[in-house]
Amino acid sequence: MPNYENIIVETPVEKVGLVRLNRPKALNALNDALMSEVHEALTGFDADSDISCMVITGNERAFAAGADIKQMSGQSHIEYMMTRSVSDNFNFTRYKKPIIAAVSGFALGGGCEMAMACDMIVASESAVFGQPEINLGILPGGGGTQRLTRAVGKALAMEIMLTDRRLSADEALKYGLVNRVVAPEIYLDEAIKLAQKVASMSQVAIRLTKDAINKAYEATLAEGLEFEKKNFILLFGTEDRQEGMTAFVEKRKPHWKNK
Ligand code: DAK
Repeated sequence: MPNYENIIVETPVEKVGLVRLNRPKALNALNDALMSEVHEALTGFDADSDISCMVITGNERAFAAGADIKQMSGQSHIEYMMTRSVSDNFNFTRYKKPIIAAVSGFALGGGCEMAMACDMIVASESAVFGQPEINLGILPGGGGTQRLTRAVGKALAMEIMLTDRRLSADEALKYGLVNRVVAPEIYLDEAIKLAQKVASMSQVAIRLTKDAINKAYEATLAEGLEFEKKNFILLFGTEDRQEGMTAFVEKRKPHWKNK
């Protein structure tokens, strides 16, 4: 395992890879070094055949309070443009395996965007979601204007991004931004449990299902339905499909081979 300075990487249970953002003094502000470590860790887990699902978390006070403003404040726009790809930071669809965000405390700006780039979000009751970039004279640049709008709808997205309205965990649940809200003591365990559930399925089926759901963000309905049909037919040819159906008929648990 590489020696990271801004994250902690663990395998808390079998088949689950955990990335902890670890700049607690800066509320896990996302600087370039941290982001490249996150991508390196996720790339490693994605390629590791012993890992089936990944979890990203912060600490109880902050998932992440956004991109590192201190780092950004000293950069010119040309420097900023040349050192990163605008669409790149939170493009987590590049990872084949599902990613779950376990969010407690502040998930602001890039922190909220990072959580939204994950496939599911488990929130602690203390979680606060927001896009306060308007206070800095900028706009959300890590996917917020697009992903938040798709998640909560235009009216609320406008209010959040134009006025820095923050969402409590319960509001985030009500508006469909998160999967569940649990007590601060158990939010990470709950996310890991959810990851274990994902990891217990046929990973071939998980992969093609994740791809098909993500297609809904990119495609017309007709294109998405066509994509779903092709993935369905592909799965029909797998040993896991045969095993899943045979196990149902024989009233037993399936033994997945991921083939
Ligand atoms: N950056 C740097 N440092 C931060 C930070 C941030 N985003 N947030 C907090 N900190 C630091 C504080 O400066 C403070 O450090 P010291 O002064 O002690 O050295 C320490 O964390 C504790 O923070 P506070 O003392 O402020 O703690 P409070 O509890 O009083 O307040 C707070 C917590 C979260 C409400 C407050 O810190 C705050 O408002 N933070 C800034 C939140 C924010 O504006 N976030 C949006 C940043 S802009 C892109 C991708 C992504 C982005 C852009 C482009 N591309 C791919 C192109 C994203 C942009 C952003 O996220």
